[in-house]
Amino acid sequence: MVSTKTVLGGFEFDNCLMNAAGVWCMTKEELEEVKDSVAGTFVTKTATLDYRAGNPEPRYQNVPLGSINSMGLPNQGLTYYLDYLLELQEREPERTFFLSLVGMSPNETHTILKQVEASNFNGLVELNLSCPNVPGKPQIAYDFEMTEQILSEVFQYFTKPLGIKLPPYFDIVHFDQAAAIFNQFPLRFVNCVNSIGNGLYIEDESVVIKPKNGFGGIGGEYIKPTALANVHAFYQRLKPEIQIIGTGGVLTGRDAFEHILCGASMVQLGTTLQKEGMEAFQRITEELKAIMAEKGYEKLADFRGKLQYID
Ligand code: RRO
Repeated sequence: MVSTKTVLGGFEFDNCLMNAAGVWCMTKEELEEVKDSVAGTFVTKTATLDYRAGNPEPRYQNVPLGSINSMGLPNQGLTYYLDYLLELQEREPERTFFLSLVGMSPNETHTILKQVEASNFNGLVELNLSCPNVPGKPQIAYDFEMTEQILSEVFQYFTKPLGIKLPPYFDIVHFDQAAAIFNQFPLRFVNCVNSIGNGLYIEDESVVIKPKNGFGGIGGEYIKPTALANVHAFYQRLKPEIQIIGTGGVLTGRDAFEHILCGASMVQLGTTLQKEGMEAFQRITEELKAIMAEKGYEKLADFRGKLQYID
């Protein structure tokens, strides 16, 4: 029997596929749909302390090889997601879900995390260090000093299972420097990767999204090689207690297989889920299982991280 179940941060999941933060996770209704699909779990839209309307529309566009977005962190505010998760964990105590969050400043991040720490929330927290779309706010994880400082401060009071959502890195030295920082902390996971920040897509003579004169995060088919490189680079460098979530360019079971081969313990669907809808979870799960069956693999551990090199 072929199984795609997985373990992440000490929690078991029936399937290694789930949504990526930002897609199908803005409201309780959307989150319930992901929960009730074949996805192993869900992650919420990244929550800030207060409700945010986000950037002006149009702010997301599907394009032939992926997507471009500059949503600007629209979300219902922490309390909405936290209250829902607290209610859900009473209703479905045997399952584990992810809460994505970040503050609009380091102080706000601490305020949010202290609220989560003080609550009864018993799931996983994903701290988003890689939002590319808030005008005037650089991606935190591209500033290594700031990243190290925030994580140092967080782990002085935060004791619940925590991981971080990372932007793609493009230089081996940056993989080394980032991993050296992450290895100092009791992180449960890193999630590679968020969208490739600040791309520009043009149709005829115009940009296709309104915010930032068309600059936006790129997802989908465009980003798979970058995503795989980041998954594998961190799989090679991080201590084994820090697991990897692979996100970026998963259109097929083969793409999910490649993420796992690079070291991912969980695989997220972003642009594909946005384009195809919930059926994507079933289709990609079946495609992944068919590849595993053909290769004689029964579980993810049979091939996770076992990417072959050329001597
Ligand atoms: O809301 C967004 O604009 C957004 C976020 Br927070 C993120 O982390 N990644 C992205 O592509 N868009």
